[in-house]
Amino acid sequence: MAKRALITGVTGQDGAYLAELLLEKGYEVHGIKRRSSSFNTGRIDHLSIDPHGTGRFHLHYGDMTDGSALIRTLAEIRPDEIYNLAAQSHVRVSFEMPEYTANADAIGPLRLLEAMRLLKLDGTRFYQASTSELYGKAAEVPQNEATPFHPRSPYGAAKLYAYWITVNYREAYGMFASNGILFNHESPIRGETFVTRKISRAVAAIRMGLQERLYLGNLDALRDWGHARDYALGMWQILQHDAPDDFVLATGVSHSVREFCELAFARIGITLEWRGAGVEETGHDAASGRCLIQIDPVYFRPAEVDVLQGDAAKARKLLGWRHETGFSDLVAEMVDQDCRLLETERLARRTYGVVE
Ligand code: NDP
Ligand code: GDR
Repeated sequence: MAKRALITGVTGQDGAYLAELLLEKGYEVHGIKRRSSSFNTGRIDHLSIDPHGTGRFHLHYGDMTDGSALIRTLAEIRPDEIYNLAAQSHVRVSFEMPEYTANADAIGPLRLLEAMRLLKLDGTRFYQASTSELYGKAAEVPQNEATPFHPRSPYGAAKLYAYWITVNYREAYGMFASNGILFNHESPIRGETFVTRKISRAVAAIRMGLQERLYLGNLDALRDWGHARDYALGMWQILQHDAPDDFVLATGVSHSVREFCELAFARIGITLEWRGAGVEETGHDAASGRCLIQIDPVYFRPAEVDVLQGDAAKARKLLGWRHETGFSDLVAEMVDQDCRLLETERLARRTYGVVE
C-alpha cells in the first residue's frame, strides 16, 4: 500500500518541492493549507491536476494556531510521515509579529506532537523544519549539529522551542521525531520578500525597464545558500533513516548578499561597481555609471545574523545526502526564470490589449 504523508506549509516553497518529490515516489500526499481571501496554491496547482489520474494529492484547510483542526486532520488521515514545514518564516517580520510567530512556529509543532500522542499514532514519523537561524550569533564557523544555539530573532527563538520540543517528544515518548537543521535554500519559487528572490526579480525588472533601482538592507550578511529541490530530498532522507535524529543540511560554502547581487546582475550582462560605504553605499552599472542598488535602512534588523555556513558531514555520512546545485547555478536559474516570467507577463498584457 502507498505510504501516506502529511505536509503542513504545503503552499510554501519547500512544501511544493516536497509534495512533488513524494508524489514521484508513489506516496499519497495530504497538505494543510490556510484559508486565504486570494489564491494561495500557485506553487502546487500543477500537482492537483494529476496527469496520471491517480488522485493521490489532497488538500485540507487548517492552521498551526488551531489545535482542534490539526487533531481532526491527523485523526482522519493517520499519516505514516508528517513534515511540519508551516511557519511564519520571515525573520524580519518576526520582529513585527513576535507573538503570532511564537504561536505558529513554536506552539504549532507542539500541537502536532501532542495530537500524535493523543491519537496514538505510534508508527508515524515526524519531521520538524528547523533552521540555521538557531545558530544566530554562533561563535564557531562552520556550524554543525554540536554547535551551541544563540538565536537572534523572535523567529529564531520560536524555532528553538520547536527544535527542543521535537527532541523532547523523541526522548520522553520514544517517538520517531527528527529535526532537519536546514541552511538557507532558494529557488525560482522562493517567496518574493526573501533577499535572493527580491534580487532576482529586481534584476529581471530592471532588464525589462520596469524598475529603476533595487533597495536593500545589509549587504555584508553571509549565507550558505543551496537549492530547495536538494533540501526537499534531504527532508525525506531524514525520515527514512533507521533512527530518529537531527541533521544539518548545507552546502558548506557561504556568500554575501553583495556577491549574490554581483552574480545576478552579471547574468544580464551588467558588471556592478560599488561606491561609498555603510548606508551610503550604492551599486552602479560599471559601463553606464547608472545607480542600480541603494541601501534603505528599513531592511536592517534589530539584531542581525552575520555568518551562516553549515557542515553537513553527518548527513553526507549517514544519509548519503549531497547537494547538486551550487551557488552560481542557483543564481542563474533564479534570474533566468524571473526574466522568463516577466516576458510571459508582458506578452500576455500585449495579447490581451493592455496598453503599456
Ligand atoms: P514559506 O514561507 O515559503 O512557506 C511557509 C508555509 O507555511 C506556507 O505554506 C504558509 O502558508 C504556511 N503557513 C504560515 N503560517 C501558517 C499557519 N499559521 N498555519 C498553517 N500554515 C502556515 O517557507 P519555506 O517553504 O521557505 O520554508 C519551509 C519551512 O522551513 C518553514 O518552517 C521555514 O521556517 C523553514 N526553513 C526554511 C529555510 C529556507 O531557507 N527556505 C531554511 C530553514 C528552515 P501561506 O502560503 O498561506 O502563506
Ligand atoms: P534569512 O533570509 O533571514 O536568512 O531567513 P532573508 O533572505 O530574509 O535574509 C538573508 C540576509 O539578507 C539580508 N538582507 C535582506 N533581507 C531581506 N529579506 N530583504 C532585504 O532587502 C535585504 N537586504 C539585506 C538580511 O538582513 C539577511 O542577513 C531565511 C528564511 O527562509 C528563514 O525561514 C530560514 O529559517 C532561514 O533563511 C535559514
